[in-house]
Amino acid sequence: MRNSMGSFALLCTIGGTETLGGKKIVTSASRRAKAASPFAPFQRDLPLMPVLSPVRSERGVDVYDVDIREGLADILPGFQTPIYGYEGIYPGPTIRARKGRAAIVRQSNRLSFDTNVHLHGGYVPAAHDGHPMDVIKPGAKFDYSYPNDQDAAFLWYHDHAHGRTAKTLYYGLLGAYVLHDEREQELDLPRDEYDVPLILADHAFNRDGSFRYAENVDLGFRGDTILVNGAVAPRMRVERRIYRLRFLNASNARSYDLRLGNGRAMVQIASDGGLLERAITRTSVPLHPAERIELLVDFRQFRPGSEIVLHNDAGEPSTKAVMRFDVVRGGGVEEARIPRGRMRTLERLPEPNASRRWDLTLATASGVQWQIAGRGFDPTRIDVRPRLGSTELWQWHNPSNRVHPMHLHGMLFRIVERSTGVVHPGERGWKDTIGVQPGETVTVQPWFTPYRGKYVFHCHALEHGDKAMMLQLEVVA
Ligand SMILES: [Cu+2]
Repeated sequence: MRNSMGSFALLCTIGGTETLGGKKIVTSASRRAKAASPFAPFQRDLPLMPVLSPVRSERGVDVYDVDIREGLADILPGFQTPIYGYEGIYPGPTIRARKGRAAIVRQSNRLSFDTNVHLHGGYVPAAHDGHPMDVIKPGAKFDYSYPNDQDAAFLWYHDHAHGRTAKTLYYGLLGAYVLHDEREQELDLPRDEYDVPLILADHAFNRDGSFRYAENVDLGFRGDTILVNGAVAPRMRVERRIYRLRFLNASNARSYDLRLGNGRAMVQIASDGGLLERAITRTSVPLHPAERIELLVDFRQFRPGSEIVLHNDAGEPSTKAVMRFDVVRGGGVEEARIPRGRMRTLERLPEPNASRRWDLTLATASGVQWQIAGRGFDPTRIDVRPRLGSTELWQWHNPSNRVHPMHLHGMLFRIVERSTGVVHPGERGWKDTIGVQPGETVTVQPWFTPYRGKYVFHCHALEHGDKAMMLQLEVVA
């Protein structure tokens, strides 16, 4: 057992009303005391989140029904970990949607505190975006309407009630939302069981198997255990085929640097906002909180019986192993392929509004509050009012010693410039979140489309966003 298991403190009260960690938990810890540490990597098979089925489909709209409630997760052998979860599971069920086919997700709040749901990376009308002040009261429900009229992308949904996200996401309120389109079908990308969402998050545990959380507003939470889809550094059986691996960094504040054992090649095909123009071969991939990256890995190059570890080069000793791919023979003919030519043509952006190049300095005045351009979040203040369809240049300037993954709601941006070097080709597609390194200035060009209304942009190191590294924009006609 690790040191972190020595603490019985349960720090998961929100609003002073829940006793999530106070539930009776049946353990068989003593029975298993001589077994392998539950934190040893590669002991468990990779879990797959269930795919949510619509409760009905009417006039081309798929309607889903989700309960937001407490639950128990099987993470450590012999323990049950209390969580908050969509449908009571961690991570929540995966929603697979299709471009051109709208969805309505009815979210019922069965928790004892306010919550809401943000579709991260989605083109979503402002009233359905999960603005931090638009909450669902306990016992109430809200129908989130998702037009799904953007290109295929790996989105995710999560709580966004202001001031709580560090705890609610940590305790489980997140899930994958995979948007498909025809273009990716034309490209013969791997599909079905060869198209796998992988949700990374670092956690720590109390001795009773509950999640341990300690607030650190400066650094953000750092756990000592990596979970993938809710299992400690699991192993995944892979056939000798091409796999599409969709990585989401759902950690509170941890950045990763992913590398396959022996520096094997991974082919990046997409970033936050969907396909890149061309596939790019990489041997390591940085992944900051809330970012997504899609990689093709061709396991035909490995013999059956091979075990290929995915490492986190940015980790400490206990957070270096992310997962392992165990190659089995498998059968069937490979129909998927790795795209060699152009996958898409990125839209040309309108010229940026030259009257401003906004300097957005990321700093803390006190160590307990973070700011953007000298301001903390104030829901009664609109910080910028860009015109619908226009673009601007925003300069994220980071004089602090923390990485700030900056996220814009409801729309996408492109990266124009990094003061620390060239913009990597893997970052030249559509983005909604960008990790700004200590000492760095990153210029981005947001495109204020497709909807009018109030949205926010904020740091996705969750403790920073909660306190109160967030500003508000209103897209106007
Ligand atoms: Cu931050």
